[in-house]
Amino acid sequence: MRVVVLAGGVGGARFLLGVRDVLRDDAAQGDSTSRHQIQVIVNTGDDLTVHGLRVCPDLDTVMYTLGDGIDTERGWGRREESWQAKEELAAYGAQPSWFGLGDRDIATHLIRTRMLDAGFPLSEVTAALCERWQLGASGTRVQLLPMSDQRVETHVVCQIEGVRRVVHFQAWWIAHHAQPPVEEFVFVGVDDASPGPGVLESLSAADAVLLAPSNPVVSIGPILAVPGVRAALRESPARVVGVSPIVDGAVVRGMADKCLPTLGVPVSAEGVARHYGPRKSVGILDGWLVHETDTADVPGVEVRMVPLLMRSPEATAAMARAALDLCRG
Ligand code: FO1
Repeated sequence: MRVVVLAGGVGGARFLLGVRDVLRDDAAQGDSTSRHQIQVIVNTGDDLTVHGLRVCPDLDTVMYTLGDGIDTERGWGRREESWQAKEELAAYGAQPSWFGLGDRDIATHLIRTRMLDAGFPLSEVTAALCERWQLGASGTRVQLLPMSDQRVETHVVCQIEGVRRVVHFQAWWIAHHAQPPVEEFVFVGVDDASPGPGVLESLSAADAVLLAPSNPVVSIGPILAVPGVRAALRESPARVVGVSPIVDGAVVRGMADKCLPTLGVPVSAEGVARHYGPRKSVGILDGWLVHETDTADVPGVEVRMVPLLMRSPEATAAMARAALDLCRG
């Protein structure tokens, strides 16, 4: 079975652990030929250059999470991390001092930066980095596909101390704690970007397409904004099922509640589903999973209510199984 998942950072990475567990268990029960494949189309709008290093937060969060190198407490970066280089940089007064560059994490950025400078596209850099992390499980191959090999960066038009400013999403989120009121999220470079290698092919060959419970605006949004991706989703032979990132009327973690109002989208499971829209009209959804305490009435979209809190691997796997079952219709 070929499952394609559109994902961003922390929430998306956790959800992918559940998808992989379900397919691994299916492969164990099935015959040896039942090979599964997960292809993850990952947001690169969070990417930025700090201290000369190219950092890809969502690609790294997914890679570390599936490779079991993630710091599960923070949800990003490496576990057993140290911050010596960050402290030394701060001692020199080097900016930005607000971005958490861990010593172990820096190795990833050094290799990525060196390979990009040598002319390798981000997709090949990502494949090379993933070699070390062995993201698959028995009977299930996992491949990370950057949404584009061209640079796309999410910048935020906002008010900071009464002054209209444009700052990188990471600065808005980390340095400014997502506080400045947002006028607009701009995906710089997206109009000139093309889908990364394998992205369109994965959607046209998929047996199931899932939207992870990632931030609809700054994680799933940039992916859908890459020219050609939305059309490929709408033409995919597979059913497209999304998982609500709003649970019990609120965000579980992250800043979706600060992003959705900018687009005039209600912070609710129904609001997000209507934002994505039914594929039967001009949207992309065939199915939508909402938490058992939420409701969503979206004409043309089949809605199912299941527990959506990823409290344990078993709970996450149950969520993933429910999403895959809804893909089967
Ligand atoms: N998030 C923070 O809140 N503070 C940080 O200093 C920080 C550093 C960081 C470094 C590498 C990385 O891969 C992720 C990092 N994140 C940090 C998380 C990141 O900003 C968010 O997870 C995503 O960009 C939002 O999806």
